[in-house]
Amino acid sequence: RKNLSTTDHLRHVESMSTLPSGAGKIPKLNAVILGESLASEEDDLVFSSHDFSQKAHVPSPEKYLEMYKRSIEDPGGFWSDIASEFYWKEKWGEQVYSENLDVTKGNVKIEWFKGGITNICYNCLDKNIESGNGDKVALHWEGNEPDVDGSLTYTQLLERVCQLANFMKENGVRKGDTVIIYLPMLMELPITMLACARIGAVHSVVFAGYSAESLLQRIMDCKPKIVVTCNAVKRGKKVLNLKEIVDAALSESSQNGISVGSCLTYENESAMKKEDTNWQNGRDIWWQDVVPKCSTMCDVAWVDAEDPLFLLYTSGSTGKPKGVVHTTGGYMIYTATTFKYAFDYKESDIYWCTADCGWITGHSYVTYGPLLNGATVVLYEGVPNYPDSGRCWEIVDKYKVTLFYTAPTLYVTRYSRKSLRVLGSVGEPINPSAWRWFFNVVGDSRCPISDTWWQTETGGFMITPLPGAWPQKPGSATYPFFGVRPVIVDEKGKEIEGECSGYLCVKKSWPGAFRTLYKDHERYETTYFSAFPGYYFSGDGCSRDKHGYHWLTGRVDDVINVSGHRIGTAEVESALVSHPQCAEAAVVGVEHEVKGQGIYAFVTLVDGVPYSEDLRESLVLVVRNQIGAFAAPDRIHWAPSLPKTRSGKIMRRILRKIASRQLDELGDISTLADPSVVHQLITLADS
Ligand code: 6R9
Repeated sequence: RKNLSTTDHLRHVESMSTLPSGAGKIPKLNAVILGESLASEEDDLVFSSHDFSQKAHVPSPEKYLEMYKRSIEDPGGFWSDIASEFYWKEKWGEQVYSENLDVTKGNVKIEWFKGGITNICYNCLDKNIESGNGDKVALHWEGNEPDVDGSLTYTQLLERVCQLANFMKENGVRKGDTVIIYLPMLMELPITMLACARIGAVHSVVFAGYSAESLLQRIMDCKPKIVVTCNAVKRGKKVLNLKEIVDAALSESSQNGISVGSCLTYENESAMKKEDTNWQNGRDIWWQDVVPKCSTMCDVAWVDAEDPLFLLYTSGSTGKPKGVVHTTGGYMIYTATTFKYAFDYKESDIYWCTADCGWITGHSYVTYGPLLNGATVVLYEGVPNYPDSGRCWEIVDKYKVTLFYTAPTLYVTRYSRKSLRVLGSVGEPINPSAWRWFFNVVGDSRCPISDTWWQTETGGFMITPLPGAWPQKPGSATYPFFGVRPVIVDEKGKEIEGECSGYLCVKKSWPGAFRTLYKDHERYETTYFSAFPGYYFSGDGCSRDKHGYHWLTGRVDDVINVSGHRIGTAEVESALVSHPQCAEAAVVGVEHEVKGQGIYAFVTLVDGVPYSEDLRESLVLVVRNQIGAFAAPDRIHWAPSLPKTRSGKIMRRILRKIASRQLDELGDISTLADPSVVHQLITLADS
């Protein structure tokens, strides 16, 4: 495959040297507007300042290429050098890793550092305290209400973790047992994850926004020894009674023969009082009554690198949720290393990731990755727009956040954000104009953006910029992380070289890879390794440009085939949002008599812009101009807002149903951040 060679880079640096990286504020969107070919997008390079690059861990393309080359040619050596910086009770065996990704050659198997004995909680906490960082703040917690907050140093965090670990041990939780965590973003959430890890229990965090039905399904599947929750949480002005949801799930599960021993419940006072909480004596225990009485010291359970650390359920396109299993050693090394390099982490940084610990992002990049690096992490309990849309920037200013990692759908107001140094983006392809907005407005044209492509399954970043190492292209996730070999294959599973687009797969294993699906290794193999034997198949489409930059085009099930032309929904969306009056767009395919599939576009307009026939025409024109007449949307549907999951992903499944008017088949809309959006859209469709 073609990497951007050093000389290529230097040539670009020369030819682009007239373009200073801090050029002006909120410049007019360039290049992608009207009539420009997509080729110019590929040529749109954005450079970090010289000063930033000089101080970066990876200061140049040459350095990246040198490190990348070694990581590919000698993965064992590359990763064991890094692993040696962590604490291992016993070193791993002769073989650093072993793998088989080829289903035709036997069972798929991935192992890293097998035989190595360690503990990830020890490496997150004890190790940092021993190296003199005990008094450094580990967690800053910002409550739903602006004046409610708290913090814990590394030493204090360890004490809290040990108390809970001791409580769990006393209540019969043993190494290998499963613990379900159904908590909002309180400090108790990472505390519980770490306490499980300390005693070798396997945590399964269920996002505290899932319904009782979803929670039940997960309880039935992994049969936890205990469930840890809290009575309620406030999200904005809304109080969510979490205990009620847990009660419903627990009583249903016990009727189905799975009874959970205890339900440890944290009293989240600011949301609900003890007296108002549903209670079942014998099963339910108040956290505050028991945990603070436990000892603040707790021995570590030393585990094998390949012992499971957690399972996390993620939805597939069909069927029941899949329990993605991550093990200890490889995941530890991988999350720590990706965090360090993709955010160019330095000891003085203050890091805030807006993801909830209920998702993989909150596992790898709220809890484990940052704490393994001894970082100071900001946790936020509430929603981005409470009490107003300036809240996020207020938090950035309050804690002087330098590294800010989010799904870029937030609003900007009057706050300074001077502290910001690096921005991160995750979850969906970020289109060039959103990229520019994030870069120019949020980062004042000063902060590199790490557009991190990865998945629950991959454990950590796979394709991501390394800030300062090479110029960025708005909308491209750039190059693979160390040790990752992304390949693009065609329908037949043949690798395509050079400039191309196709299915994104990964050749060879990497330390953070998931090892199986919980109790369903067969589904693991059929879902991820059978489509293209020899490779891990991501389910995403991707193209690679002439410089070797990667452009994610969305899930391959989001590809629309119009009269034989393959069109990525992301491509059309990207064209639509380059229109100055279009804020956001979601495109789906609908049946079309003549073309096979037609393009149906939902668009959200910039605040205050009214929808009109003229605007509709100019939106269609933008797509025609940028991609081609064949990609022109057949229908534009004005959407005051789009249906999104709580993690910010647009639910295209629902949009497809609305587009094809299959309104009785909308399915479960309870996981939406705001289910009322759906009815609003249906009404507008008919008007
Ligand atoms: C980390 C996370 C994974 C899917 C993935 C892809 C999409 C995530 C992306 C991105 C384009 C990025 N995705 N990051 N697409 N650019 N930077 O989100 O995990 O919830 O498992 O979702 O999200 O489609 O396949 P997960």
